[in-house]
Amino acid sequence: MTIKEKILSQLLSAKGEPISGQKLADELSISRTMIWKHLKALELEGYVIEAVKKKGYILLSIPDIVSKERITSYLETAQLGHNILYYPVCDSTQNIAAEKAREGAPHGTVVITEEQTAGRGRLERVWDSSANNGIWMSVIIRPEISPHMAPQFTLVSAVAITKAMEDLTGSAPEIKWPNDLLMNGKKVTGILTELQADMDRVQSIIIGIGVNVNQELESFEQSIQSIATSLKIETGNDINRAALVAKILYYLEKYTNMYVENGFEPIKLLWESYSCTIGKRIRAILLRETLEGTAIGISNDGVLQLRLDDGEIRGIYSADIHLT
Ligand code: BTX
Repeated sequence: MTIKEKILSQLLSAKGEPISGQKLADELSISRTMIWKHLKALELEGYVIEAVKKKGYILLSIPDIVSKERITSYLETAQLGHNILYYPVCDSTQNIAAEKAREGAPHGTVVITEEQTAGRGRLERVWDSSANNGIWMSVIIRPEISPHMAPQFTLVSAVAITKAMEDLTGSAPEIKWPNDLLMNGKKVTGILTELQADMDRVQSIIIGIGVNVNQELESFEQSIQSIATSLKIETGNDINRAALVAKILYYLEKYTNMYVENGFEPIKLLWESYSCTIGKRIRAILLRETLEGTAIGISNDGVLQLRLDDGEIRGIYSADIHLT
C-alpha cells in the first residue's frame, strides 16, 4: 500500500471518529506536513475530510469512484488486485489490459475505468459502459495451465461474480451459459474472456467484466432497455462499486486457485447450482447453424451438452443461447 492508501485505510477504519495528525504521522513515520499533503490529495479525488481542532481528521464522505485507493481499502486477496491501473475514461479496459499483458504486467493486474468509449462484447458487439455507474474492468491472470483449460475461466468468473453479488446485495443472479448473468431474465453482467497463449502454454487470460451497478433504466441506450438491468434497479439500493470490485476479486482468486489445483468439477457444481440454462429447452445460435433442444448439463471442459429432438447429444463450444 502507498502512504496515501494507508492514510485512507486508517480514516475508513476509524468509522467517523477523529484520528490525530500526530498519530498518523507517528504510525507511518512521516512528518505531519506530509500527512497534510496526502489529505489534500485525497480531497482532490473527492473525499470530504474535516479537520477538528485538537482532535484530528474525520472522513465525512467518500466519492463513488473505483480508484486504486478505494478498491485497495476493501481488498482481501493475496494476489489479485495488487496492481491496479485506474483510468477515469478509456476506450476499452480489454484493449489496455491486452497491451499491458504483452508488456509483462504481473498476475492479478486489474485495469479499471469509470467509462468506456468503445466497450465491447463478444464478436466485437458494443458493450454499453456509461460513466460512473458500472464496473468496467479487465483482470489479467497468468495461471500455469495449457490453453485447452482457458475457456472454463468464463464459467469460473461467472461463479465468482455471482457469489460476490450475493454477498453484497443478498440477491444472486442466474447464470446463462456461457457468459451472461441475469436478474429477472435481464442481463446485469457480461463476461469476455480473451487468451494470449503459445501452443502448449497460457501466457495470460484477460477476463473482461462488465457489471451494471447503479444505472437507472434510462441510463441505458434505448436499444438495450428491454434486455438490460442493474443491481440498483433490481434491489432498489445504491451499491458501493469499489467494495463489489474487491469482493469479485476475492472470489475470482478463490475459484481460480480451486480450478487450477482441483480441476473443474467443484466449479462445475457451483456453476450448475446458479444456472438457469440446465434442464431448459433452448435455441443455440452458432456461427454457421441454429440448433434446438434441451440443455442437459456442461462437461468437465465447460462445454454445453445439448440433447437434440432426435436424441443426438451435441457439445456446444460457443453460441448465443435463447431460452424457448
Ligand atoms: P456479449 O457479446 O455476450 O453481449 C453483448 C450484447 O449485450 C450487446 O450486443 C447488447 O445486446 C447487450 N448489451 C450491451 N451493453 C449492455 C449492458 N451494459 N448491459 C446489458 N446488456 C448489454 C458480453 O458480450 C461481454 C461484455 C464484456 C464487457 C466488459 S467491460 C470491461 C471489458 N472491456 C470491454 O471492452 N469489454 C469488457
